[in-house]
Amino acid sequence: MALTLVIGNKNYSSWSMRPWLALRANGIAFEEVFIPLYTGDDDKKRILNFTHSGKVPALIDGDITIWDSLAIIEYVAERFPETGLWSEDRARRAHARSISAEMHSGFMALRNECGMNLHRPVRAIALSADARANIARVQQIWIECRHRYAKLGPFLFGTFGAADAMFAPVVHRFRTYAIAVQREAQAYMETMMALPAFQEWTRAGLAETLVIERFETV
Ligand SMILES: N[C@@H](CCC(=O)N[C@@H](CS)C(=O)NCC(=O)O)C(=O)O
Repeated sequence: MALTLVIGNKNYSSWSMRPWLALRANGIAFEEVFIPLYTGDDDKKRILNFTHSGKVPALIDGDITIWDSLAIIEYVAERFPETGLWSEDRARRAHARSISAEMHSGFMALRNECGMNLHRPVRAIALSADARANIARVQQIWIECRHRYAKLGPFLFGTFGAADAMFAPVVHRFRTYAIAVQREAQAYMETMMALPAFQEWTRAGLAETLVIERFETV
């Protein structure tokens, strides 16, 4: 039975981007259902028909529904172990899970002040101390991974994995808000931006014309 991934606007929906990348970067076939976000009751009802969370992303696999980006990535990793979304090495896996959970539950200031918006002209804005601390922490995470696992490949744990999918939207945020990053962080961003699945998502997001006014404030 084919998988169905329900997602929001590729221009804005960073939570949708994460599992989409985990699937696409690994060549896993899935049907994509796009539901525009924040358009009103009809589209909200369409989301609710898939998941009572009322939020995207959601993955449907036969009679199983999984909602929430990290839970979906966990499910994909379990269903398709050959993808190696989590490392086979227990220590690396624990490290990858820690930073993925940290991404999933944290970085509120960065998220609030630098919403993902691929259309946005590249331009720096004044950021709060909390957002600047988030940016420093993201770079610390990336650089520590690169120092520890550089021999295994150019992604956080060598090959593209769950943690990369979780951090991918941050690459867009750093780019569009013209955030100056350290050399190793820049190299990681370039690795991500060269990933065909990342480029495919980005092209599709840029081709969208729907505008969500509340995300166009800065
Ligand atoms: N913790 C959830 C967050 C999901 C979420 O907030 N999705 C947003 C779009 S990026 C959404 O569906 N918003 C629509 C709404 O709240 O009506 C996850 O990781 O998937």
